[in-house]
Amino acid sequence: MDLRDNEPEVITNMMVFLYFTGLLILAAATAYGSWQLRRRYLVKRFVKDYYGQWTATPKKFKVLLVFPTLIRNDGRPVKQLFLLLPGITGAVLAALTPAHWDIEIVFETIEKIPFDTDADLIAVSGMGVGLWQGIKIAKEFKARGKQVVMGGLMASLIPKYILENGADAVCVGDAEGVWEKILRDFEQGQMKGIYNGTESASLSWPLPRYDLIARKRIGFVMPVFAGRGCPHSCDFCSIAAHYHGQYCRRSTEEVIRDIKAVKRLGFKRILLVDDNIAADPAHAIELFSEIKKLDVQWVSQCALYIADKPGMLEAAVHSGCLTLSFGLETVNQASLSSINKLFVKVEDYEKCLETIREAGIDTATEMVLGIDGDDPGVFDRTADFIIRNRVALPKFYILTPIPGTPLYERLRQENRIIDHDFTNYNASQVVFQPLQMGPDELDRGYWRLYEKVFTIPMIFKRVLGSPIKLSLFSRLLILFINLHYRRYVRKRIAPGML
Ligand code: B12
Ligand code: SF4
Repeated sequence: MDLRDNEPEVITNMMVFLYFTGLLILAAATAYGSWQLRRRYLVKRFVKDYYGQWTATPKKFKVLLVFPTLIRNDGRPVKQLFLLLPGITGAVLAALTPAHWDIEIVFETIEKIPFDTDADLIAVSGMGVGLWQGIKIAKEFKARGKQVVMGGLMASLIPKYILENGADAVCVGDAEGVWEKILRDFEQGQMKGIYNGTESASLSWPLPRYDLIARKRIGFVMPVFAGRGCPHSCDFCSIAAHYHGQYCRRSTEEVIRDIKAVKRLGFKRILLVDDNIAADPAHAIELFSEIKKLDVQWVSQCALYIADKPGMLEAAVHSGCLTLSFGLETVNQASLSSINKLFVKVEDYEKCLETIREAGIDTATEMVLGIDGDDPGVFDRTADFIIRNRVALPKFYILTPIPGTPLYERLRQENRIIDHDFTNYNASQVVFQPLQMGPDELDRGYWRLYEKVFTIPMIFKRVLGSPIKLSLFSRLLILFINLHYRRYVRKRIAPGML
């Protein structure tokens, strides 16, 4: 038979396919467009109800808050069309800003940085390695004659380095109580040096300026801050180094106030920002029972021992918890002990994950490769563990000695730091000499592990094979995030930005 006999049929099929794809794209664009229009209306109402006084106050100064993006291993910045999960830091700083200051927030991941801004002051944050990009941005603004203040957890660990590298001032620790002083000093031409922020066990702040982020190209999840810090002291962890084994949290009333506000903006899915939402069990149960009344769905992160506390687990499920992320670190007990993570045992991991899933909560994990107990077999063992346990969202990091942590000091004393350029400290490059393999072996094993776990069949096995009952929307969202991570892995970008 001549193949050309089939041509009309092939052309018809293609046209039908294109027609339906076009319809789908149109439907998605219309849905997103109307969601954005509604959001605009809700933002207007939100500002009127909560920030009427701020709007009415004449502005004398303007601050531009810049949130740098991640940098790929090839040096290029990560850019996205949408930010599925916007950060809350800008909204918090904005809420703490006096009413006579105008505020603009820029997320570099989805927006261009306006280097020709009319802002009087530039405030640059930066999460982990985002700080190195932040330093570059700060230098660019300095070259244009602007004054720059920097802050954030990473900047707080190395404030002198930040000052030596271009910033006029740096905020160490939390901005509450000190941000207003920084701005006052700026107004008087005296902003300079290190400002020490608060580090109290309880946190309280005004309602974050959610309106300033809700207008952007963001997804369906809004962050609400619950607590930070952690009662443990794993030696590689910057949280432990920063908060010295202390867990600080906001009151239930404040968290609930913020969730209600976020709901008024149309968001029913929430990231409860916390390093360990299970750190204070009595408080967690109280918080969950209040959240339950609000009919929202939430995700967060916590220690695995939530599995041993059935009351807390149940309260979490009933309050709408969809997914919890666990820092498992390693499947190797010798490695776990060597980083001083002593409150869990690797042999208990599977049972705990099963209990959590049986309760109805999906799991995400964070693991570290290259710890002293790790031999070259660790990559395959880790991949098997992730796939066997149907972990919905796994993330991996190469062990990185963050300055300020005990791990950094130990590796420095042992002369095992082989790369002193902090810009490479992004947890996906090897900057130290591993104990049981070469740096190249660690690098290759790390990406091989990512590739193995993020093949299409493995994604389907982990996401669709999960026994948890999730809504179609949540399941598709997890699938989408997996495909997004897979795309990143193929480009050799460690998944991190959402
Ligand atoms: C939520 C979260 C995320 C979300 C962020 C969503 C987003 N789009 O921003 C997601 C999951 C996407 C994410 C991604 C990443 N994250 Co993250 N993340 C967090 C988490 C849990 C909370 C951050 C937060 O919102 N805190 C609440 C706000 C209010 O607090 P804050 O940012 O610290 O800000 C306060 C002060 O620091 C200060 N401040 C902050 N900035 C500034 C700036 C100025 C000028 C001033 C004056 C003050 C100031 O004032 C604020 C109010 O007090 C933290 C853990 C933690 N405890 O911080 C990790 C954490 C910050 N992340 C971390 C890392 C490593 C990353 C990634 C690099 C992971 C990766 N390998 O890809 C990426 C980086 C993304 C980026 N843009 O650069 C590390 C950073 C380690 C370090 N050495 O500092 C942390 C500490 C987690 C950890 N356990 O190690 N993260
Ligand atoms: S349990 Fe997690 S957050 Fe707490 S110190 Fe250890 S690694 Fe850091």
